[in-house]
Amino acid sequence: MQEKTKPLINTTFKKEVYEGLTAFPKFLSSKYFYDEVGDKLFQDIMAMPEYYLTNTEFDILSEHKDKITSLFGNDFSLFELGAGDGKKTKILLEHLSKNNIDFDYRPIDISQNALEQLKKSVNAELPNVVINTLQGTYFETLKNIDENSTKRKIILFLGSNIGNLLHPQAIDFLQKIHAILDKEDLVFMGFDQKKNPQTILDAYNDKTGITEAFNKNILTRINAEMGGNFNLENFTHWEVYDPESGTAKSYLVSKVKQEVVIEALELQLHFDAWETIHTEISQKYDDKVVTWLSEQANLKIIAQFADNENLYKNYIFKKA
Ligand code: AVJ
Repeated sequence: MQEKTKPLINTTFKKEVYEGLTAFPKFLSSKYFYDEVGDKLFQDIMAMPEYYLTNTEFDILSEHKDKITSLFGNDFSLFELGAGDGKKTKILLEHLSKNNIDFDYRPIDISQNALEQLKKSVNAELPNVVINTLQGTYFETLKNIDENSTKRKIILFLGSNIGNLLHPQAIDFLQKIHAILDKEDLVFMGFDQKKNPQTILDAYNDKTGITEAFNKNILTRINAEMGGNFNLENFTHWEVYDPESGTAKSYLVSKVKQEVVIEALELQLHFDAWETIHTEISQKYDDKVVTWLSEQANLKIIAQFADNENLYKNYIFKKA
């Protein structure tokens, strides 16, 4: 009898796709939305009128840049987790540069493509800013930050990116940040706030279908990178928001009973009609929850900044 050879599952992406799509209920991680196409779709999302997060944080940074950068002080490395296109960060970079503050900028992102574009645009727009990019996931790169920093650290985590983590994971993440902080280091983070549930649903369920295309990009990637044969037309994007927990969840829902093959994983998948793949959470917060999360990680809030309607807040943390 011939033994069946196992498929070569040689990347974390493949491993996680295998795990998620053979689980019940099925799930995939939103960190795999981002390739060149996904980055572009996310930029389109940030430009949508419904997606209030980006513009609101942009306005908070613009309005409070004096106070924020004065709290940063002088002579530090400015790390940024999930830097993306750096549009908001450039407000701070420009202000620091204008005030002759001595710092270097070290953006980190899972997308090499995003980092290359960011480096180009910073060099062009802010030639005085020293920039060194680092590719990887948050957890991988935290270790790298620890080993490669000699100066005081300021860690930026904008865009409410923490919202992709459930509370226990967010605490774990904050604890890992705590572990690499020294006494005078700061963490500057954005947290999208609880608000009218309709505003939140609209932000994640635009009529133009950009968010749907973004969500489905994970299936496109599986098709291209693992020989999958997902038919995108057979899935619909669905968003729910629970105003009690503050959790927004995205799903891809199978509209029909169907079989899907992923060659590289030697996987034959069955979907019942209306079966779901959970793809993303976008957690919303209030002061109580942010205080609780930071306390769990031995951090304390030393300042906070918000827009007039409290749609969104940025907090500065220090070791407690
Ligand atoms: C980049 C994780 C902050 O959850 O709001 C936007 C991603 N997903 N629209 C978010 C996203 C759907 C975004 N984050």
